[in-house]
Amino acid sequence: MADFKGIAEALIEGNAGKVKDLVQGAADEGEGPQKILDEGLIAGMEVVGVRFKNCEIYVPEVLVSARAMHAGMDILEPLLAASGAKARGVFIVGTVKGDLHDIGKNLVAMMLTGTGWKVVDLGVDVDAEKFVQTALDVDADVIGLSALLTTTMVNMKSVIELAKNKDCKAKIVVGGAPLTQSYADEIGADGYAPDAATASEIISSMG
Ligand code: B12
Repeated sequence: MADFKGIAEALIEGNAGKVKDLVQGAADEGEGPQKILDEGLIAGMEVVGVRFKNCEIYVPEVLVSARAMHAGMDILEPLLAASGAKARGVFIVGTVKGDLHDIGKNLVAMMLTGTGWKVVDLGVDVDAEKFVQTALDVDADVIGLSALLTTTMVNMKSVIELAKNKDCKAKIVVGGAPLTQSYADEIGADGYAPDAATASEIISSMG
């Protein structure tokens, strides 16, 4: 019998090798990739998200679990594509122009991948044109903007303005240590989250 609980536990422990073996085992037994994703990987990642939010674990542990998640996803992705499973939506994420911080952005991307979104990660130092053009090209549902510097968070506003000018329908969610809900409101963002778990909740409600 497929060991979904074992997959979740191995992911929480950050044991990528074990996650890979158990996911492969479940797939070989004929379990559907969506079920393995939902009951194994996502179930585990939800626990990681809650523990991170409650400060029971910290960034290094989350990154190790993220690596384990990727090890499982490497096996499931081609199976999911072949089975025609539909992503919950398309989420574009990147760190704004002039800013090279990417740890928080990567956590948000990983959490969204873990909850079934198709994630397009544009990396760091991304200008407004690239965010908006990519959103239009891939018909994104949500754009996530990250900034860690008070000098770069102002660049979020240009993305929001350009999206409006180009009639881009994607919702825009912002985050990063210097951000606040009131700043997000001031620049006209559709959402703000202080951490990756809340980001996942807010963005999932937009899909
Ligand atoms: C690591 C780090 C670096 C690393 C970055 C490595 C990397 N690959 O990211 C390096 C060494 C490169 C670096 C460089 C610099 N840094 Co720096 N850096 C940090 C540090 C210590 C940690 C940031 C971090 O990763 N935190 C952990 C993650 C998990 O948290 P997070 O990013 O906030 O993300 C969470 C939330 O904010 C949210 N979130 C994040 N993004 C998004 C996006 C969306 C859409 C949503 C919804 C949510 C969301 O969810 C995340 C997960 O829970 C901070 C200090 C700090 N405590 O924040 C300084 C800090 C951000 N850096 C700072 C500075 C000044 C710099 C430099 C200018 C230093 C210099 N003089 O060269 C350069 C700038 C380089 C550049 N152009 O970007 C200052 C910023 C001050 C300010 N107010 O502007 C800080 C605050 C340090 C300080 N106290 O002075 N830095």
